[in-house]
Amino acid sequence: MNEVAITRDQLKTAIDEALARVEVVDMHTHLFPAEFSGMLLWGIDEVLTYHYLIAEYFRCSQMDCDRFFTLPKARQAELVWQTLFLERSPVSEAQRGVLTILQKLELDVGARSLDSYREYFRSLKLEEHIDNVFRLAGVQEVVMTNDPFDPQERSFWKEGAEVDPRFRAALRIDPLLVNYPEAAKMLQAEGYEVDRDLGGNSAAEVRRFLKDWAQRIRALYMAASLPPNFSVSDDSLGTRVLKECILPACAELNIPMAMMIGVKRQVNKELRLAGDSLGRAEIGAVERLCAEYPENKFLVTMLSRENQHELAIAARKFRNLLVFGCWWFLNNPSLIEEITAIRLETLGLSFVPQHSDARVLEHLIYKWDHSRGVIGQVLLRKYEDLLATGWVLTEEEIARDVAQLFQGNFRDFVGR
Ligand code: RAT
Ligand code: ZN
Repeated sequence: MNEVAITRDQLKTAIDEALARVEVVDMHTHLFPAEFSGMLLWGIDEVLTYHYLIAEYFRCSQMDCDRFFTLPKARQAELVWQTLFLERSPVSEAQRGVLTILQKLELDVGARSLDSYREYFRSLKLEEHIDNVFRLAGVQEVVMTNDPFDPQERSFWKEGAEVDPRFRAALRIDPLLVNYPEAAKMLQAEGYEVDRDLGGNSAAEVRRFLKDWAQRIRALYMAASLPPNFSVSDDSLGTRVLKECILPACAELNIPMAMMIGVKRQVNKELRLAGDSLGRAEIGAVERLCAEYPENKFLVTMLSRENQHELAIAARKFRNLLVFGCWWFLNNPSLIEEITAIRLETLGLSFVPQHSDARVLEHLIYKWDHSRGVIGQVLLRKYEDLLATGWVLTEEEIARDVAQLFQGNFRDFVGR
């Protein structure tokens, strides 16, 4: 590598190269290793029936929702393809993502041939395909979303399944926070002595459950997604579970709690997984937790655009807070650009710019391709401003900074 100072003209190439070379640690996905057979979604029909696309499909079709969901997946995929790709141009971010996937897999995008794409996927061996997707996406590791309340997933872990080391675990515990009485039933069935009011020995037993699972799956963090009205100043069961169980367990294990705040679940139930929306949340809850629990570490992302500036400012106040990702409805180029600029201007390089939220293996390809492109443009402007002052930069320094953003900040924060 060239240790000489780079010029303004060489800047773009240096940034593009650093971004192309960096192997991302993708800190939040919904992917699973091949060993969890049936749980890893992959292939063109899964790509086309991504819930982001399902929501867009229903805007353009009169199809009855319930009827759609009774159709076989292949038929659903055909309807989405016909409606969103053949009858109109696929300009939305999720639609364009499908084309990027096809392009990077070297399929003929212009042919518009679902049959030939299916043929290609049928010819693949899953293990080799996973390697290929990680390589094309420039991803080194992904963090899964591991649900101890899901019977199918639970049995894989209990049988002690071997897990591909590129797939790291995160303990996802939404039910404990959003519906403790229901969660308590499952804990009881698993032999934990909890009651539905969190009385008696319940808090200690919930902590035991959390520690057992975090250790069993070697969780890098615990996580939950939370509603816009998430608050910690009440004495609801959710708040008590957070303060009396989750935060002490995280502190003892020295792992962060990830809070994904702002999801309004099932605004339109007919759309099922595609039926969630968002709302602006109260940053005070994040500030209070960071201040009152200095022994705890918090990974936070928020879903509303309106929360982004105050979240970045909160992170300036608390070093136990690491802001991450442009989550879900924010994972659009225009918003990634705006949010990344806000973060660079307020936090320097001390945040995690993106996670993929991939639900289907091939999502890694398009989400990281698109995000690298946008984040690269924002970085270019920032480095140009530095050079304009007379500051000197080397390729190594740019590669160092990019590695910090895409791997180091997360790894350091979780303590690896
Ligand atoms: O982005 C998504 O696919 C959402 O459905 C959710 O998974 C969200 O990211 C979450 O983890 O709750
Ligand atoms: Zn997610």
